[in-house]
Amino acid sequence: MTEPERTGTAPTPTGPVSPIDYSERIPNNVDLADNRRLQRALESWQPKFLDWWKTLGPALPTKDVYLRTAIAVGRDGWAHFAHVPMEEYRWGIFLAERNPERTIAFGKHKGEPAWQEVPGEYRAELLRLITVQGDTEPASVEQQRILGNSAPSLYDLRNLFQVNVEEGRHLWAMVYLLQAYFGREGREEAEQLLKRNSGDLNSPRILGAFNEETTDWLQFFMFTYFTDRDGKYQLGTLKESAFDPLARTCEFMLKEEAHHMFVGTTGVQRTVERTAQLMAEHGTGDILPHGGIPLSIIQRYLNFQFSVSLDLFGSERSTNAAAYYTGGLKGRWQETRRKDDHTLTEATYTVRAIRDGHHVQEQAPALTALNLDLRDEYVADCENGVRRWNQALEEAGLSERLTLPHEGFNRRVGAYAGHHVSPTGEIITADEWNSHAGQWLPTPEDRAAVAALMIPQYAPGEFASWIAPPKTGINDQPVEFDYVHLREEALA
Ligand code: BYC
Ligand code: FE
Ligand code: FE
Repeated sequence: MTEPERTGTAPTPTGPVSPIDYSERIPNNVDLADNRRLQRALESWQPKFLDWWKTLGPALPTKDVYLRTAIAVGRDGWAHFAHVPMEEYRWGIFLAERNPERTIAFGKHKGEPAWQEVPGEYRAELLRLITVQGDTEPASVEQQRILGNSAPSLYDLRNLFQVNVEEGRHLWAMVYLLQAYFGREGREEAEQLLKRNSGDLNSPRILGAFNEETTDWLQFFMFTYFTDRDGKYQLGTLKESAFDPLARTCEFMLKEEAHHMFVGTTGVQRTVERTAQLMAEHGTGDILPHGGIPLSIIQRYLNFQFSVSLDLFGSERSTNAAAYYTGGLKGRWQETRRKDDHTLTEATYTVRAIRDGHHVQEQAPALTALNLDLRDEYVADCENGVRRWNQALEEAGLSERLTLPHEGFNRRVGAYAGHHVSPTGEIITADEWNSHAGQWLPTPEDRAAVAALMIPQYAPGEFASWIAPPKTGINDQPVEFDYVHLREEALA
């Protein structure tokens, strides 16, 4: 088994808050050295993680990558940037600062001190939530495994790998909680997180969207825009958890997540900019021959990724969600800023559904509608990006626009599952659905056309034909910086 090397690039902890101990085999700010049992459990999981990374992590052979590594958990200067060999990345365990005064903000334990241990009565539910969260992190790495082979630039390649190593770290974050707080069951779940694999027919990942293939870079950008954004919102609810170690873990993960949002927003933005430019230049939407991705294909990719991401929120009405909230395990988005009683025992929420072939609105107890409450926050956020992308079309003098499809479109989970709903919200028959699906969702021809454009560009400062360069580089480096050094095999 490979003992991870201590490289010269490991940053020295500095700054006033929570220095992270980088002399440890597993960097951490949880005093791991004082807990031998836990340390041994994590150290025996570490080689399994590294094996998994080697087999199912990024496929493109690289020497090193310009990566950010966490060195502190405070507000400023938390990250250090350097070229590091990816397999020597210092995945570690970092929790946000503990506030010893913290009290529970919602549910039936509202006002009580936050929990430092797992209460017996909520053990099963917390184990479940942490396992589901943990399952998504390595799943996304698996889904993105081969994208390096077709990167549109070294800048984008570096961003892909940054997202990958941080999703790997998010897995570590959940594995720490499992091993530190859930005993033997937790250790067992930690093993399973490496054994289920994205798209594996016998042992798939838990949630649907994490078993879909990420076929190309347009889909990667849609994934980081829509699916990582589900991550942002789910982490936002777990950050409110009464179980303090979970809350503090998620708070720090959210810091990293901001870059994943950035990769998605600007990735789609730059694709649309290039598309708009080619459309204006050639006076046609059919820009495939000119090396761009037609807007109609971008819209279909968007439709797909948005709809599968809505499924990740679970059912609009969920007694699980009510129990999580009442127990204090999972709050609402920005729980503490909400102006209500934070117990919701009397409140109602308007829930949309289909009854007798019609869209209807019904009042439901707010407690059971919390998945929808979160999803509604998420959709409002998703609209911001679409507005930005449309600005690029407007600025190019084009009248075409991108839109989010109706929430009922292409759904497998919740009130719309089992119905056929068009992107504009009409309830249609199965025949109508089948005859239009190719206009609404990516077709094999779309994917082939996009794949044909995915010619890798590995020279610093060069970009594939289908995407505009970014305005600025990473960490004040120039756009044409040598963000990634490839191995000879990668260039062959
Ligand atoms: N696929 O009461 P319901 C991220 C199950 S992404 C398959 O409606 P609930 C990331 C459900 O488990 C964020 N099964 O759902 C992004 C339940 O099963 P049981 C990940 C599904 O429990 C990019 C049953 O159906 N984090 O971090 O209220 C890159 C009834 O469900 C699905 C979390 O999700 C589905 N889509 O809510 C990297 C947070 N939906 O219990 C990372 C933790 C539902 O009857 N998870 N089911 O056997 C949760 O909070 C909840 O489990 C869910 C579902 C929101 C997922
Ligand atoms: Fe993550
Ligand atoms: Fe993420």
